[in-house]
Amino acid sequence: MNQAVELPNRTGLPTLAEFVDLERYPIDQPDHPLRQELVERCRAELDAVGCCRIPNIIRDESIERMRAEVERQYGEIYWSEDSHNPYMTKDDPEMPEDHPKRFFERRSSGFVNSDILEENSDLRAIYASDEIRQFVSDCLGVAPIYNWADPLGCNPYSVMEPGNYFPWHFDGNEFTVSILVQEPEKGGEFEYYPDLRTPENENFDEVGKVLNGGREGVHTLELRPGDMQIFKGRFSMHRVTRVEGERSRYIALPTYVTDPDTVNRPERAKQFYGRALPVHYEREANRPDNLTD
Ligand SMILES: O=C(O)CCC(=O)C(=O)O
Ligand SMILES: [Fe+2]
Repeated sequence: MNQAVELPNRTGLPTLAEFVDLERYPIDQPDHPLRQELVERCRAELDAVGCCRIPNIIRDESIERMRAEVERQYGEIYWSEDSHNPYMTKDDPEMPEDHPKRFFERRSSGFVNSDILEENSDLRAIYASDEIRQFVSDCLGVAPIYNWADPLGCNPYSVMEPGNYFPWHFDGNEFTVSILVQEPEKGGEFEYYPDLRTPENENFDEVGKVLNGGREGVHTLELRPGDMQIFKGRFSMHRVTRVEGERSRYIALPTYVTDPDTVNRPERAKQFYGRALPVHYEREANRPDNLTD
């Protein structure tokens, strides 16, 4: 007789039900009315404010396991003290001094790079999940989307200690999910300007206004541990304000793209994640669009 055999979880990665609250958010059931309602709400939020938030979707236990992972990996964090412009390009003295490409701010923050996540990491499991990727694709209304091929930047933790600041920038990848793992006492707010540029239009004038302190068009995200946000970091300029108080800020950042082969430019890989690998040089000419980057 043929008996259904339950396959052991070969990888040892946490299962979807172990990190997502599937009772409240049945994202594994495409036809479930709760999922359909949620996707509609997320799409409307993304259209209206360029970001959507799914409160308390990640289980407390999973958040706690990620927090502990960051702390075990603390000694491996790449800390930056570099200055960069919103595009992670080198200074270009040919450009006028007030051009956004010449606007440099000092970044003081760190990353637990994606290549050193632990074998049974919840963040690794979230990123390996087809259900999460499909859900993100449905919310964005973009299909298909892929996990990013960048071995360092595809799925890192961003870590900021009290006093740290993460300057205005655009991302190398198109879409990012953010999951706050440890909340700072104060500050560390995520600010963004939705759809500030498009693949056809850099919108340098408006970028310049924001860099010079303009607040029009700038939104602030309320981040809470366990919530999940979806935003379009390649088109929405963003930053994290200075972390204040005693507690560091940890956030998980799984990323998605429409082209499965692109990776960061070597310069960006070095500035963000501390080094460039052969793949960054090999694929340097392979860009997702014609933006400055
Ligand atoms: O720490 C964050 O919330 C965002 C970090 C970020 O923008 C990035 O890693 O590109
Ligand atoms: Fe970013």
